[in-house]
Amino acid sequence: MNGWTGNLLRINLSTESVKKESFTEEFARTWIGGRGFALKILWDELKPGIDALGPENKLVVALGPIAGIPAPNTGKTVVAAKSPLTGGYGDGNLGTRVTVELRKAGYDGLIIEGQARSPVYLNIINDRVEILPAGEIWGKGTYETMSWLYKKYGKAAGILTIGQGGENKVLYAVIRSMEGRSGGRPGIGAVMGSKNLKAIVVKGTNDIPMADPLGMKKLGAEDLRKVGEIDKKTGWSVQGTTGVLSWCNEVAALPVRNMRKTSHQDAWRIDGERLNNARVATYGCPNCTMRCGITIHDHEGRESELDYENIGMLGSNLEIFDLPQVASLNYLCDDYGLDTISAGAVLGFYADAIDRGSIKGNFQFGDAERAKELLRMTAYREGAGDILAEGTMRMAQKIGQDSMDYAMQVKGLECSAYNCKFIPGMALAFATSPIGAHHKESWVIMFEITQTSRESYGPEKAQKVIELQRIRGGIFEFIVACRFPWIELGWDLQHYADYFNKITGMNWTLADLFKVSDRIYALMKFFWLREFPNWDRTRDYPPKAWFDPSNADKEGPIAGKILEWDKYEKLLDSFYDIRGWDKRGIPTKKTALGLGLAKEAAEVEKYAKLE
Ligand code: PTT
Ligand code: SF4
Repeated sequence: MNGWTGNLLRINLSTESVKKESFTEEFARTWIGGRGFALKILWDELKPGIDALGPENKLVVALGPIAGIPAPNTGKTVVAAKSPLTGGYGDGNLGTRVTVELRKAGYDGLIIEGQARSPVYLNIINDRVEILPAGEIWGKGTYETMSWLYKKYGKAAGILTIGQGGENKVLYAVIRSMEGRSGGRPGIGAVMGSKNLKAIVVKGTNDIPMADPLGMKKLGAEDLRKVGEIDKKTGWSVQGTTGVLSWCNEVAALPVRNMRKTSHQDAWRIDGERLNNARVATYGCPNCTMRCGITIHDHEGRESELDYENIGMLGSNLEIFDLPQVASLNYLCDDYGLDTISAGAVLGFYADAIDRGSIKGNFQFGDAERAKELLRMTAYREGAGDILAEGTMRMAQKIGQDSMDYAMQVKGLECSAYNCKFIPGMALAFATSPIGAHHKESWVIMFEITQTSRESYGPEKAQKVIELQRIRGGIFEFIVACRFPWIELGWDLQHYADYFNKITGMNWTLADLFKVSDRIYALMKFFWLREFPNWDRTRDYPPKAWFDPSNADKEGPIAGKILEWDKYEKLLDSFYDIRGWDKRGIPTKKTALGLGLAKEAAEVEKYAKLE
């Protein structure tokens, strides 16, 4: 089967059994890979209602046909499971050498099931799979764990690991790789920890199967060079993602003080220019010529890699405008293996709840030293850290009063670093993201602010959100490649269809690939519906704080403006109409059948009637 190795590796940690399984060409063509594979496997194999942190949940590591091949930015891997944070489908996408090594070892993915009796790690070399004791690294941070594994297996090995956060099942623990890479915001690291699995090491020595290997090699090398040249010309990776911070501050979209404010006079102290001036080194994922991982020395002198989201959520959102201190908070999240976005949102929510008098506690905005202590307590679930480890939704459920209104989350996942008080399209993007409030699915904010009116709730915004979801949450997540060449450098999307065809020997258009995106989005919704049979459209609502007139900015570009409920409802209706979903936000039977989901629709009808 050109383009796919045709194999998945199933490892059961309870029974210590290992099985190489082949998949059919039909499975490959229907779900392609990455998010598509992971979703379909979890849909088929998980019973609804299982405990996400129990042995019945499965951790899927999934690659796509483009993953690991010599072409621009193909060093990415999808990690997925039922999310312990949201209770729905959850995944993330991280740069790692595992991408290349696992494909070379002969697999397009791993399915890890059960629960080891004591801590273990996996060592995979082609067909040889070892389940080894992890006593020496259990309890250690990700940096120490990675260097221990590097010493044993060499720096070229592909490694995924968790920190203490994953071990202690912090609900927003991530999986880490290559020092600066992290993925699986909805607690996929906690699922790995719940299986007593500390790390996965992979090495492979085979060729990745391609229909036209020589042609692809030539084209890939040429395109990697071209992407590198465009990056140099545009200067994008000088600041990488952090270039967006000063823009967000200017247009009143920055998270400040648990997103109560949208800009701050001191934001310049933590912006991309300051970061670049303090740069110590640059890191990147495999197969990348526009590397965006910028490290600086943190307050304690350690090297810490910062992206915009990290600075926005651990910096401005907590009113900490000291870059080395923000880098320290980021370092701790990386070492403990906690998601920086959720960690920043949780700390912001905690400070806000104390500030409003809803709870008693010891933390104020701006207090970097206490924030460090709270991160440690969270990773070990000590004292207040035990509730902070549960994420904002559960914290708000516990605090009660009106605290859910200012818990900045959707479906249980904390919002990334875009304050959408008056950005209806981006608020819709957060609200309809199929894993909870993540910007990865549809980053419509730039289009919305620079190319349309911020005031508009017209269907063109719903259309744009869907167009971006099809590309970002769709194509890039199932062929599996980094989207930055496309979004940041304008590298034409058609290139990816060309790579796909060259590798698989097929002749697909972008429209064919978009159909797969829609199929995946429909099944992700079915996954949620099966878990929450009383599903209604309120689950696709953004946080209430963005609709509260008393929360409107008092000054600046959006003074007095706030989102409006009746207009948002219409925007959501437009979104559902374009997608062919009903007013509850559920794909109709006609839509499901049109996407080839007859069997899945019949299964979901056991739980809720489709229109
Ligand atoms: C991603 C989310 C992001 S998105 C960021 S910064 W970003 C945060 N990074 C974290 C971190 O770092 N450490 C940590 N402990 N937690 C973190 N949580 C946050 O996780 C990342 C880049 C970035 S930087 C982005 S936007 C793009 N994301 C892509 C994506 O999602 N899909 C895709 N096909 N290509 C992408 N390219 C870009 O990759 P999640 P990475 Mg990450 C230190 O995984 O769960 O999706 O959350 O992957 O290898 O670190 O690269 O301004
Ligand atoms: Fe990784 Fe950044 Fe390169 Fe994307 S652009 S592959 S995130 S280093």
